[in-house]
This record gives sequence, C-alpha cells and structure tokens, in this order.
Amino acid sequence: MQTLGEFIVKKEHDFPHATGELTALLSAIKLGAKIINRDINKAGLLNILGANGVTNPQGEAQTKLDEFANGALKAALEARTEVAGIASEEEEDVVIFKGEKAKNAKYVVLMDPLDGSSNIDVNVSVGTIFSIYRRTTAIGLPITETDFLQRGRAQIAAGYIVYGSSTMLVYTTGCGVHAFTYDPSLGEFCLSHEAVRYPTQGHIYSINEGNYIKFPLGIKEYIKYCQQEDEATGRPYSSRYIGSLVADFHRNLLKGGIYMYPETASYPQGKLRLLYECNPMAFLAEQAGGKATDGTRLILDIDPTELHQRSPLFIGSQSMVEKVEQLIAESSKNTF
Ligand code: AHM
Ligand code: MG
Repeated sequence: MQTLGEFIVKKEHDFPHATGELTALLSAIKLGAKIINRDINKAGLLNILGANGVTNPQGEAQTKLDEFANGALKAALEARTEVAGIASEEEEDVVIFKGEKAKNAKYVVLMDPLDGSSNIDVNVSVGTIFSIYRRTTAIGLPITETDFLQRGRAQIAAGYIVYGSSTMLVYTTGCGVHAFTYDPSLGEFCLSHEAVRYPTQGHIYSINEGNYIKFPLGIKEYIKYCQQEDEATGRPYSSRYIGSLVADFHRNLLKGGIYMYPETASYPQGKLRLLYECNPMAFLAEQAGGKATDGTRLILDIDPTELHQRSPLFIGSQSMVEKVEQLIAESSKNTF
C-alpha cells in the first residue's frame, strides 16, 4: 500500500530540480481535506447544516459548511511557507497572505472549498476543487490579482477531493491523473487508481435537463443524439446527474461520459466558474485523455479577465466532447 505522501515524494524524485515545495503544498491541501471530511461526515450532529445567512460573491446563498470548508483550507494553506495567497469561490477578492514568508512564496492557489454544497443537507456527494499556479509577480514583491488571472494551461497542479461513499483525492501535476482513497482507520489517503484514463467509449451524459427549454439548439440536438439508438456507439446513453460537478466528473472519468453545463437564458455565460471549477477539471480531463471546451475553445486556452468569471463547460470523454462541439458548430447559438 502506498500513501499519498509517499507517492508524491516518489514522483518528486522524477524531477531533478524539484525543491519539495509543491509536495509541501499538496500536503497542506491533504490536511485541509481531512478536516473538511471529518466535519462533513458528522454535519447533521454538529448543527452546521443549512445556510449561514450570507450570500457569496456570486450572489448565491452560502452554507455554514461552505464557510467552514473555506476557513479550514485557507488556514491550512496560510500555515505553509509555499503559498503567497489564495482565491476562493467564497471570497470576494483574492486573499494575499501577510508577512515575509508569503512575499517569498512561489505559488498561488485557487479553490472551490465545497462544490455542490446545496447537496450536503440531503447527504449527497460534494467535493473540494483546487488549482495551483506559480506566481507571476517577482518573488519578494506582494502579489496582486494578476497572479491569479492565468490561463489554465499554466497550472502546475490541480485536483479534487470527492466526499462520497468513500472519500477520494484525485490530482495531477501534468504527469497523469492519480487517485487516492481515504482510509479513516489510518487517517491516510492510499493509492487506489494510478494513471487514470477515460475509457475509449463513454455511455453517460450528465446535464441538468430541467433547463432543456433554455438550452442552445446544438445542445438540444446532442441530447437527442444521446437518446437515439445506435449499436456502434452503444446508444442510447444513460443520463446521470448528481448536481455536484466533482461527483459527476469523477463518475464519468471512471466509467466514460460527458458532463455539460451550457449557457442558458438564466446563465448567459454558463454557471460554472472558469478559474476554480472549469480549469482544474479541464487539466485533469486532458491528463486522463479526455477533453474540456466551452463549446468552441479549449478551456485551458481561455485568457481569464475576472476572478469569478463564468464559462460554459463540456468535459469528459474526448469523442463525446467532440460530438457536442460538432453539433454546436452546426447550429445557430442564439435560439433560446
Ligand atoms: P456551487 O459551487 O455553488 O456548488 O455550484 C456549482 C454546482 C456544480 O457542482 C453542479 O454541477 C452545478 O452547480 C449544479 O447546478 P444546477 O443545480 O443548476 O444543475
Ligand atoms: Mg462550485
């Protein structure tokens, strides 16, 4: 059995100039994940379910657990010398850590501390998403928001923790995707899936079909395509939608499938956030042989302009993403 810590150190030895800083940073995320895992597992007993009466920067109701998870991860990262600052779905502005060590720290971290948190009150899987970049401001100077507004392609590492029937941490540093299952009796994440790849042919599509009427024509056509019978591609595909990006992505990664959150009349730019939801998942998808686009552009090639920028997302098995792209290209986009 190999623990996450041992695995990361072993991988670090593959890079001759590695300093161990990224390893230490990933350990901080691991610690934050363990704390979040501990508390969401007994959320119903701790009076930490439900809303906290605050709205987050996107105007969405924040839950007590959103606030708690944000605090836990932020504290774990701030305690380290490797992180200059963070950006979070739950924070209006970037948080620039104070002190000399932060001024000299190499990395910035973007995160969605508790994705799908509206599911937690009913005991459905939720997740934490993280994305790590090297700072762009020179070492020794205070970082600014610009350090966070980098293309997804520049990510050094990204991953998620899914708090499901078991808790798993899945990450990439650009050398494949590796998954670790949490063993609560040991308090350790242990390697369970090395070098994960999407199956060649997926059979699952995940989308909130309640929004069907508001979808662009290309998406409606793709849904029809998924439902048509065809032996060669194994259609009709199964429809599976949890409403937790991390959990839907995770299932589709292991079984083969596509997750879609297109632009709709209610969300003209899509619902998901480019920097701390789409980019990290896109990095993982590409590393697992899949694809992630906003319908026309690769997610990882989009130049961000705002911290909480939204984007449509089509992510999963390559052939499925390419099919939806084809149907989007063939149809007019302005037919809500
Ligand atoms: P959140 O970060 O506020 O939880 O929102 C993101 C979530 C995703 O996890 C999920 O896939 C999507 O929103 C569900 O949205 P909808 O309820 O509109 O289908
Ligand atoms: Mg989210």
